[in-house]
Amino acid sequence: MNTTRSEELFEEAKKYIPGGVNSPVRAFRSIGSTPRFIRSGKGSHMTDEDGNDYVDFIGSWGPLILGHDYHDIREAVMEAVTKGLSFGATTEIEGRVARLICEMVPSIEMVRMVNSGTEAVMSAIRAARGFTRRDKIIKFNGCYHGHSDGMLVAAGSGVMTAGQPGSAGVPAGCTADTLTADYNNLDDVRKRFEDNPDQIAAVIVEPVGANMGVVLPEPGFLEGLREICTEHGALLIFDEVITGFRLQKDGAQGRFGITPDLTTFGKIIGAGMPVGAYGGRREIMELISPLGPVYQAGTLSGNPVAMNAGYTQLTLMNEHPEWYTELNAKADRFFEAIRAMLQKYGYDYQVNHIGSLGSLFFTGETVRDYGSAKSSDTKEFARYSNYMLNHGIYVAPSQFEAMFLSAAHTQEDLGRYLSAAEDFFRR
Ligand code: HOZ
Repeated sequence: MNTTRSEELFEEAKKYIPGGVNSPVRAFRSIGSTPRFIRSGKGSHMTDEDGNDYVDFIGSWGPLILGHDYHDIREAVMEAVTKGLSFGATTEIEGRVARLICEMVPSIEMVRMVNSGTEAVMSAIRAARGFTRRDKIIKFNGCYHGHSDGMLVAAGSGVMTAGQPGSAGVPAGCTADTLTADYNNLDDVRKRFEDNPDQIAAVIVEPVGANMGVVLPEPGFLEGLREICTEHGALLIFDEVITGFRLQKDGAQGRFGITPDLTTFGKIIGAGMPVGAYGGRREIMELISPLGPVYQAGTLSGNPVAMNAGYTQLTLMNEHPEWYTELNAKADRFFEAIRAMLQKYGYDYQVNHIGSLGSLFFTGETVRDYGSAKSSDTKEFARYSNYMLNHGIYVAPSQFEAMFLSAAHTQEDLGRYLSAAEDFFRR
């Protein structure tokens, strides 16, 4: 596969952008490779600047549940663009998106739009602290909640491959109130509460871990978190940046039947445009400025172009529950086929998946938390992902990111993945 143009563009970009990228994972460093510069996307495929075609298994890290360039979304964006790109003033579409989110996700009584998942988490935590008048937060090792200072403690995603425990530039004071616990370990959580009586404002969790690779909550884990939080007067925050509107229309909370107090969402609300949101119980959300004393603001929040894109996608997903059923069934068959293929060639590698979200871990250990995820052979993963890329399959360039399927993936696309993977494992 010729990647000359991508290599040239990367060299040029590196002169002006740190590492040549605007987000570290896409530098492909952890797989020792050069990023492919993407020119366009259509359905389940992307084309790079050298003209290579890929079946896309990241879908912009989740939001493209209908694939690239979905007709109705493109039309909605084009129409919105003709009316104006940004006003810094209120528009009608914002109320419609908010109402739709509240209808689709019953735990959300009020919602505030922001511009990214990072911003959503940062703001939800402020709201939780304002509501409880407590400072401490529990997060889980290997869960990633964006790059705000307080959340860069034992974080997943790019932090896991950056070779550093957190981040330089974060004052100790900013993380002093961040307590950590192991995913799927309720005893750890109970201990934090015992050691910090009446000080914990909230527990924040990815209800399905998706930034240390995909790690499922074990039976009773999310229920336990709900009970412990209620018992101690702390809030439960579900970070559904990845799972929201993806697993089903009411996300992981619907799938597992747990009601969090606050929820954060990300890019899927903008169908891939820069959007995030946080919402939850009315009495908490009413503390947000201008109603209450918890300040949070943004000129681009509720941007009309992004809102129109998101409204169109969310409406389609709301009106077509059968699309979720079909997507999840297709994904079940796909991940099962990967499992069967690994078995055929004698590998004990782990396939974790839920619906259209999954990971292939290069380890024989059951992956249930940060420690077991890190037992993966990242060098072998790097060989696999480079092989797949070179054979037209765009998988995440890191062991610790998820694979995303969309409604646009055809049987032929999935067959192409399976045949490339089989070639790799057979060798
Ligand atoms: N941290 C993102 C995935 N969990 C990757 C962001 C990006 O590079 O676009």
